[in-house]
Amino acid sequence: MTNPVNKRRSFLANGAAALIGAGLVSRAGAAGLPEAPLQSSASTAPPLMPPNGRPYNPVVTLNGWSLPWRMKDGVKEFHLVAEPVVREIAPGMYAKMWGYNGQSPGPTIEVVEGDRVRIFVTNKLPEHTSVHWHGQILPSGMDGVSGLSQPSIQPGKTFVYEFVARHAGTFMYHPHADEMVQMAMGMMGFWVTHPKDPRQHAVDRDFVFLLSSYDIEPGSMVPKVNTMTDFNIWTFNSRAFPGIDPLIVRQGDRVRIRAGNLTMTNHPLHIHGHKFEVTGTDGGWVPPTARWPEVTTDVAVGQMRAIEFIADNPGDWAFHCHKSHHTMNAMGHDVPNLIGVDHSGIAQKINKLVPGYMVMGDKGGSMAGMEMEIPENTLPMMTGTGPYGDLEMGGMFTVMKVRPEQKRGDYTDPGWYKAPKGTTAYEWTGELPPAVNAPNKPAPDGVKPVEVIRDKDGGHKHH
Ligand SMILES: [Cu+2]
Repeated sequence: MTNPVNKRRSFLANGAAALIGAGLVSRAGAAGLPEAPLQSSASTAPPLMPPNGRPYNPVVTLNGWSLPWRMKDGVKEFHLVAEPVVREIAPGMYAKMWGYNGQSPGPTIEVVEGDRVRIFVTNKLPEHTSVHWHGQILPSGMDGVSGLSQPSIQPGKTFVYEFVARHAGTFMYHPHADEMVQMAMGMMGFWVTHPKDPRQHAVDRDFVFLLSSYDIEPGSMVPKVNTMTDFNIWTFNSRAFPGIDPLIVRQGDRVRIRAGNLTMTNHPLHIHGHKFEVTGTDGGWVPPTARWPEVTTDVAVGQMRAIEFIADNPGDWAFHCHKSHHTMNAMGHDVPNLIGVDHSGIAQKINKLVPGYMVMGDKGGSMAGMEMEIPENTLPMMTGTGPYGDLEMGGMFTVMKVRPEQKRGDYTDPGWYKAPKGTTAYEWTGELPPAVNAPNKPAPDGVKPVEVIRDKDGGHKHH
């Protein structure tokens, strides 16, 4: 499949954002509207070093980018364009969504505490919209709730928002107009207000992403907008594993990961090999005396969380939502669970009647090794390959790669971790215990050791 992504003004493609900055944008000069940079790539852009204004330590947006601005009379001017986009959810799967400046989610907006910010929002959607600056303390009329604080932005129109970013912290933006539809279609973005003093809350790596979910029927490209709970694509920044880039970290770095949740359910984010503290919430920074160590933190709907830790443990470490259904892609629907049932030959026979029929394996659900035909533009349910085989993961999952030899500020993928000899789990090759209660062999009381559990329509429901 060729990449159908819009190539119009694709000068920010392939992570060149850092080289562009506000210099090129200001070409529009006094011509009125600031130029609206467009991103055609779903790869992670390098941090956007501020070309003007007060200094700050930029963030890295997973599979995303930060929006260049122009400085006009001391005001930072940004231009967001709400428009239909094509987002690569993972290699091999594209979705027709709505977003900003060529991507869903939209670009991350980075400003400094105390900055006066002017944001032009042009609506190229087929319906009205607005932008709400989630978490900002601002004048009521700039809050972006259509009907309440402003008239909605009609198709073809441009509105201007202007306010002072009063508090450093982690924020989001999203429509407050037909929002069930517009957020289900991918309209959202991240916002970081950096501290006035760049030494304050300084870290070596600062990653950001939004949690979002979509209901895209296998074989189709458009999210269903009425879905309330039954989503099948779980994403970090509208990317599903193995499409989510790894977090590349230098051993000893202080790492911050900021996440905002714009799905319909909560996500317990979990990291391996490290413990962290929640240092930031929706309301700002958590005082150091109020922090406690964790390895999992729940991010509820509408919340933002910043976690921090020292990456002192070299290796490849899973970082994922701990709801197991959220680390899977589509195709989980209506698959009967036949663990413990000998169905050898059955699928082949049913296949003659119902082409494409499949069941979970009788020794577990390992679909990674299962051969099945899936519709075009559909991700396998569990996928991704590591140095030791299938990862059997999808959805909200990625890997943090901690390396002692990684250079400061270098985000290039070092490849898989080469564990020192004697530090990897290995197969026991000595004497084996006698087999007991082998699968499908009745237990002493006559009850089979594993029972088949199905929901009422005979499928294993994947919510
Ligand atoms: Cu989750």
